[in-house]
Amino acid sequence: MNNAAFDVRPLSVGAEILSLDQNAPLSVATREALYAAWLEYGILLFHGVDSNERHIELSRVFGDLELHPFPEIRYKEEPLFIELGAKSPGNVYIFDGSDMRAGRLPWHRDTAFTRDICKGAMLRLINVPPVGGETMLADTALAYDALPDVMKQRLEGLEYKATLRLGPETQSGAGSFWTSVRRPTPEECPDGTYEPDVASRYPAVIHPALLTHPESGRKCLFLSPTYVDYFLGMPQEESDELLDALTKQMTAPEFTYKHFWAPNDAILWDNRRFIHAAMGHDPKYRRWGLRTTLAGPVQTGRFFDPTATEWTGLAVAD
Ligand SMILES: O=C(O)CCC(=O)C(=O)O
Ligand SMILES: [Fe+2]
Repeated sequence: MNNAAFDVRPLSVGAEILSLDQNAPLSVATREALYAAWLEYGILLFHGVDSNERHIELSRVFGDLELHPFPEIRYKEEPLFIELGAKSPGNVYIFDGSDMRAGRLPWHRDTAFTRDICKGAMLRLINVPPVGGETMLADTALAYDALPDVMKQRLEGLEYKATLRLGPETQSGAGSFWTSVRRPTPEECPDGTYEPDVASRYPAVIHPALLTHPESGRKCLFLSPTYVDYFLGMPQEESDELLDALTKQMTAPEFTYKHFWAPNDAILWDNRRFIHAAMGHDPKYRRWGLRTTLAGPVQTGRFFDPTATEWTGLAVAD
């Protein structure tokens, strides 16, 4: 791409950045071209990001970084990172009767339980399990474009209520891949896998179903299936049907990319445009990574209960 020091190879959706020397400084031309590629493709996959410093430097090409709302998962050495798989195996559940997996996450948009949904995130895996642990990403701008006009009109001005849910219940709603999920019994569960329930700290929020992307002007389906309670002003049954239909639309194979990780791969997603899911892995393997979060500036949300207040507890003590 012009003066830039890399090549771009499109993936099924998104693009891979090739031939970028991860030890070389990033010139202004390279930064600008990376940003332009990100806006065009919505996901950039980097390889060989072999230091935390480079991970931060690359992330900053795309905007200011912010702290993640969960203080517990911030990386002690650099709190602008969150750690995935720190408490290995963490979050272990039994899926479809007998399939025990750690780290599985259904389709979601990051920080969609807050009023100011983050701009993006860059996830880098350092320890990759020998099998499993893939990440899937779905382009909600392409999914919107492909909707029939009548559906596009139905979504105009529509809002939804969203609540953070992290336990088994959130694993079985729209956007999940399995038929049942339950917590393992203490006997089944390796040490230290019960997570504290942090969901109650975050008051429910309202967001629009559609977002006009502030930079590209493209319309995106702005849903995080995992957290949606219902569309405002719609009976629950109708709301569930609509959420189901839109989730199927967003996650249709032609709008998704599935990443099979190698160590020090880093994926940057535009969180305004993409949703993502983690397939999970056998808890006997380690899967560890770090992730940055790009700050706003999409401020589309408000508290469902106007008298609700933001949780600041541990953030202050941190
Ligand atoms: O573990 C993964 O593959 C994705 C985790 C995730 O949802 C995130 O980092 O935001
Ligand atoms: Fe995520």
